[in-house]
Amino acid sequence: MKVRHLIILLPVFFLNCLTGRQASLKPARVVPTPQQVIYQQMELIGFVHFTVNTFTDLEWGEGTESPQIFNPTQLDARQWAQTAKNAGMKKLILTAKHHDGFCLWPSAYTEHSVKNSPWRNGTGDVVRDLADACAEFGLCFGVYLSPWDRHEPTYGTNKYNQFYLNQLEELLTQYGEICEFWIDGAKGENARDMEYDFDAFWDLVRRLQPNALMFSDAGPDIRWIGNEHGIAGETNWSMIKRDGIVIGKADQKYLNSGDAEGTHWVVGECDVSIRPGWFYHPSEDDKVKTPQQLVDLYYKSVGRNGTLLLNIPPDRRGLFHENDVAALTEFRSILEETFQNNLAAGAQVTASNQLGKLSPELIVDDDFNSYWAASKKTKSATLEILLPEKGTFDRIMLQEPIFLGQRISKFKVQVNTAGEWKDIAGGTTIGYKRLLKIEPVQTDRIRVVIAEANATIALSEFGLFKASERESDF
Ligand code: FUL
Repeated sequence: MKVRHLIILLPVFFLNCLTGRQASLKPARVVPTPQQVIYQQMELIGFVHFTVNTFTDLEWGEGTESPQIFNPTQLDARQWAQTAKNAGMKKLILTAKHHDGFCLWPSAYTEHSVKNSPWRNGTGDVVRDLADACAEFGLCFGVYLSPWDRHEPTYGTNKYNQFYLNQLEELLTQYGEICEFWIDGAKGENARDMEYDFDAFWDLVRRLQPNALMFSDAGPDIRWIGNEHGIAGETNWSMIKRDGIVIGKADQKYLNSGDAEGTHWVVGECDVSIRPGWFYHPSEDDKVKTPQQLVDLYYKSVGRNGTLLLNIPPDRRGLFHENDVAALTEFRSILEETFQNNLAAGAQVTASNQLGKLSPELIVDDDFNSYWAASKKTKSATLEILLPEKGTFDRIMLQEPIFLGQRISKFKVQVNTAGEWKDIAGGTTIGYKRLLKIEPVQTDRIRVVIAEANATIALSEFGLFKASERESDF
């Protein structure tokens, strides 16, 4: 190195030391897009299954239903959006077309739609109503356009892919911002053979709505969690090896846990219905999940690094049923009570080591964007948290700064009671959020031991909470 170079580089080096910039946390091998980070912070999404099935009492329509049967008497998409908002949801996804092929918007490419129904004399458009209501209530809006179409005559021929693309283009261009495009691989046993041109579907969405995230078994952006019970694996990586997964034939266990070695960031979305069926059936009015069951699902989805996509099917009036609304209201109220008071807020935190200025107090500053990181050389690290005073808690929350990747693969939490450290909880992955339920414990000293990680260890937030009494009704 020439002296001339040293004269230039030395001041830069000292300046970096002063600002701590030399010790920043490098992104992991696979990281999310900014849209995927925002998506995961949404946590709760509502799903709206509504079509001719609502009026025929079926789950999978035949495709032969007359549009004449679609006639909600009081359809009010604002009531759906208002309910979702009150429940803490950030987005609503509508079945614009389910497997029966009936379109909830007046598509120019088929007669099998609302335009031939008696509802509002054929002038109604459910997609429009919900897109507008979402905009009014500050919710994102997404669409489910079923590839399997039991009505469309071209289904089973190559022409169908173009038909599907035409319909998709209508949805992507006529209703403002679409932030999630949702499709599945469901197909009945007797369905005609049909190879969907998924690549063309993805390309169209990327081109017309570049910020939209796309859901299927294999992403590209959001993956099915592998079951319809709303439950993520206790180990749940946001990465998978996306290539090679066949939509409709994916390995459900693999989707449930993700893959530490995965090549792409494809967040797991946990779909489940508030009732046994996806569509409304009067016989299920007394089978709505209880608020406690819904809270439990929150722990098993959002609390395991996923998002919860909760279906609420409008009834024949075109309204969310009173029983569903009541369950959602109480669900929200319980979550708010449980998580309103973080006992660890403002605690004194020390760490076995730290990277540059990324100090341990940053895990109790209520700011997801700031984080503590351990020094690059360590494969494990310990944080010790001293609460301002002794407190009783039975819920633990950990969060990783996922915008720089997901790293931790083994951790445990210990408490000090009567001078001894005792393990009270532990697990494998953390990701965006990990929630743990434990028996109530009273202490002011807690340790987080991170035993394994596949890149430099970092934590964004840590929380201790006392669950609402109403949670325990479950
Ligand atoms: C499945 C469909 O077959 C169900 O009817 C429902 O829409 C569910 C969310 O996805 O694949």
